[in-house]
Order: sequence, then structure tokens, then C-alpha cells
Amino acid sequence: MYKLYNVKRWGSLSAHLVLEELGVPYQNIWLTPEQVRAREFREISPLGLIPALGLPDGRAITESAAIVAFLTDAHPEAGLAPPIGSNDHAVYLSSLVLMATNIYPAIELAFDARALADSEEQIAVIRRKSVQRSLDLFGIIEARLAEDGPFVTGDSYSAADIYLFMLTIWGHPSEQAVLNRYPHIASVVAHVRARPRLKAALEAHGALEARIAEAA
Ligand SMILES: N[C@@H](CCC(=O)N[C@@H](CS)C(=O)NCC(=O)O)C(=O)O
Repeated sequence: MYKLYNVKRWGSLSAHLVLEELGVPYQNIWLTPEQVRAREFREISPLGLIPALGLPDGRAITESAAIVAFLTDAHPEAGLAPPIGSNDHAVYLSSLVLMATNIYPAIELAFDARALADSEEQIAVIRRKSVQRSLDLFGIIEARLAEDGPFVTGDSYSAADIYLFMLTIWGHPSEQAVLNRYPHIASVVAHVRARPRLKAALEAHGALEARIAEAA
């Protein structure tokens, strides 16, 4: 059985929602930030990062995009990714990696601002610039959705839409800032929130409703 190392509202949200959509058996292991930062967790995730997925053979893999792509490809019958080898699958992988290696770290930079800066002024500058960068990058996804949507890979809903949803709820930029600016992303987000299979997991992460008041 898979084991998901999970923290509420962190990067494991994508894998958690994908596992729920797939309907495959898995053990959900909730961790606190302190447990993630403990030495022992490095045996599972060498960089001390969430998410990590334990495989049935006892090994564990990390990196959110790889976990999502692995899960959907290992369970193609669920139809949560385009057929492996198709052009749509190429777009699927490219979109996942684009989001994971560009938008995700731009958002993380805002969270890391305090550790990187020497003063409150520097923190404010890092946050402002990282939020602007994230918004610009969301703009690239919005343009693609406008041209080839309504979903990230085109006509069909996929785990890439779940991944996009996750990035919009982290607060830097605020979900409201993303949704107000980008109507096509807003409709993907609404679609993910309305998926019946995801309701319980979204509730567990406190992500069923948008956090309107959140700053940034
Ligand atoms: N490239 C990694 C990034 C993972 C990452 O940065 N995870 C954050 C949470 S969203 C984390 O675990 N941070 C550890 C900490 O804050 O101590 C991925 O896509 O999985």
C-alpha cells in the first residue's frame, strides 16, 4: 500500500487529492511541521521536504510533480491523466514540471523571506517581488487555458488541474488576487472544489472554501 506523508495545506495536498480521485488504498500519515523538520524524517525525504510517497516495495519517492505523474500513470484506468505517450500526455508532464519548478519555488520564496533577509524592509521586498513573479507565472498558465482550455491539458480534467489548484491556495499571492486576475484559473479552481470525491480531503486541509481575507 502507498504511504502519504502529509501536512495540512502543504505540497502533499496535490498527492492527497490525486489518491482520493484514484480511489486506491493508501495510508495517510499526518505530520506536524516539527516532525517534518526532525532528523528521522530525512530517512524518508532526504531534503526534509513534503510530500513524500512510500511505495509498496518499501522505498519512498519525493518531488510533488513526480509523485502526481507516477500515481496517475500507475493507475491509468482512473483517467486522471492523458494516455501515456500521447501528445496530451506530453503537455500534461510539461505543465506539471513547469508549475513545480517555477511557480512552486516562487511561492516558497515568499514563505522563506524571513530566513533570507536581514531586516523587515528586506522581507517586504522579497515578498513583494516573489508575489509579483508568481502572478506573472500564473499569467502564463492563464494564457494557455484561454487558448487551449478549459483544463490544463485541454478538453479533459487531469491531475494537472489539481496541482494548479494547490498552488492558488497558499496565500502568497492570496487566492483572491489570483482568482480576480485570472478567470480561467478561477474556473479550474471551482471545478476542483466541486469534485465530490475530493470533498473530505479538501475539508481536512481547510481548503474547501477560499480564504478570502488572507493577505498578500
Ligand atoms: N520541489 C519540492 C518542494 C517541496 C517543498 O518545498 N515542500 C515544503 C512545503 S510546501 C516543505 O516541505 N518545507 C519544509 C519546511 O518548511 O520545513 C516538491 O515539489 O515536492
